[in-house]
Amino acid sequence: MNTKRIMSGIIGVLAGLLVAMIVFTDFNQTETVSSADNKTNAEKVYVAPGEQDDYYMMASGGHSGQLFVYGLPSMRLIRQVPVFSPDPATGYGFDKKSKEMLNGYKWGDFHHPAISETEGEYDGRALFASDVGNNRAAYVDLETFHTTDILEIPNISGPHCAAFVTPNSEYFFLPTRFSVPLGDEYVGLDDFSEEYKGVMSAVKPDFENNSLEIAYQVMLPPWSYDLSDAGKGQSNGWGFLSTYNTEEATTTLEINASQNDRDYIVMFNWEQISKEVEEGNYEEVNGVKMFDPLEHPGSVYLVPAPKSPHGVDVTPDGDHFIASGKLSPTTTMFSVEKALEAIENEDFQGEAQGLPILTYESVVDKEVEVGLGPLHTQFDDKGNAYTTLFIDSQVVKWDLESGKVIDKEEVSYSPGHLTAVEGDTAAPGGDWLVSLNKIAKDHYLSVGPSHPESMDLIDISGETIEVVGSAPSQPEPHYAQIINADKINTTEVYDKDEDRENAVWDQADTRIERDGDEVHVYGIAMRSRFIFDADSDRPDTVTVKEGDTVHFHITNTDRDEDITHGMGINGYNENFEIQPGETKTLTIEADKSGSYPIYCTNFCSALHQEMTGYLLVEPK
Ligand SMILES: [Cu+2]
Repeated sequence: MNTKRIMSGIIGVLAGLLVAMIVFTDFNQTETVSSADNKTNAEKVYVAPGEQDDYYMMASGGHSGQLFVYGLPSMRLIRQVPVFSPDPATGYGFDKKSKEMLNGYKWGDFHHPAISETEGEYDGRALFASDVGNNRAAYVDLETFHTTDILEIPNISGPHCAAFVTPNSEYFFLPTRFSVPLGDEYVGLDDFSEEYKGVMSAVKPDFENNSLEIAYQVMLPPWSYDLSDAGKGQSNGWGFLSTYNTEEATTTLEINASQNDRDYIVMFNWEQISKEVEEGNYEEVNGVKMFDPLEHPGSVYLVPAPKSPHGVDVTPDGDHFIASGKLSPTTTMFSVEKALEAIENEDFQGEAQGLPILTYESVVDKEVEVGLGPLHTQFDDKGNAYTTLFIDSQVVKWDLESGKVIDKEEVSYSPGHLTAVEGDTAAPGGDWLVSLNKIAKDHYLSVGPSHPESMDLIDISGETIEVVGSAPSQPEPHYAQIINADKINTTEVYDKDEDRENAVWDQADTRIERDGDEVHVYGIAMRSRFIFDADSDRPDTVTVKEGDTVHFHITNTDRDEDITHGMGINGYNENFEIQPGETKTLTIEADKSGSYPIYCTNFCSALHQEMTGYLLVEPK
């Protein structure tokens, strides 16, 4: 064999290998580019027009009093649901039912949304909320995304660390930020430590009637209670509250409430308290059953926690609870098993306000150095925890087992809460986390001296974590929960209920009835007309006298998806919407004479502009 032939043979083999390598490499590249792992950040969050998000994020609207509903991963704002405050766009607080529910309140401070649970997992039936501004709780029906009940709660002041729900939605609890004297009595601040109380309410949801009732209240020391959580698994039956101002300062809390090296986590046994209340172990205060743990010991204990904790979060398996001291560089993991043992053995290091304090060393599992200003912790499905660091403006990922920090990610800026997919449940997801930031600064186009708040979407599916999207939020994302979209089953149209009070389904039944100076209009809104009295020459006109009270009972007989009508009365400062198949009543005082156009305010058809009528008010 000559050298040339050998060389050409080698070259031939090498060329063949090269071709094979190119083909192989090329094939591999195609595979890699199309795999989910290598999606660009834009691709990860892109949801094409007409396609739908995988998750709903139910976000607190803070002092707007509203619930904001976002889609994830697109971070598109889908709906604002009015809960604690009037909403002129939908007429919430204008029509009879919602006006009665709001009962004159002009605003609310919507804090923590809590989706109802079955066996420790979100079930998509209802969402509960607390109002720190005016001491109320709300039931939002997740079939219609309507607020169906609002409960005014006596004896409490600022249910800030609420709502948190028990694993089978037996109750949700509303502990309070402020302490007040019991029974609305006047007591000066010199008697704060003796006479002021931090009262926690247990509220029972009624899923048949979409309503709420107060089951009982628990009298707690005059401290400030912050974020809280319910136990699950071996801690089922227990609740955990974080506290600050255990110094019982009554002025300049910024300084005076940060003196103690440790505050407490309150552990309360709600199963036992519920039983005791059933057995009559309570006193009635303002018509509510008030349970006093000092009179009936054995159900409330204190666990020393790092300075001024904000969050206390129970791990998905229910075996640990994690307290984050906002003035401490560590977050502390406690063992439920050890806590229950310490209770059993009366392993106490002292008492505060008469309540036993479990020995810290007996209950602590580990202190984790996460960074500065830890506030709130969420979980994934792989044994990791995620904690917001307010001062560092970061979210930190750490391993629950070892306490080792795995990654940190900058967010913009100063995160308070964070929320992971089904992150409060026994079975969290593991793909997305949203950091709910208190300050947006330069994050979006400027709108003047005040900016919106911001929410950063973080991909947590890999080993490291990365911000991949963002959306502004109007005040203020206190907390949010993310639920799988397939758990929400909405109603598209209301049933044609022939027995519904004041409903009119047949045009022939529309009519205007007078009873003294009360006028009842039984009308229909349909594409594209109002029919107030079908027998009249002008069926879309209502004529009344100055001084009359006019009740518009309007049924939307268009039972088609998304055909909502509105009814605005021009110059009368009134508007309300009627959703498909719904009946609503609007009552107005006809106290000024004149001609007032009525028009549909919710676009409904090509002839929507023609959907008008008149309210004629004849002078006295
Ligand atoms: Cu219309």
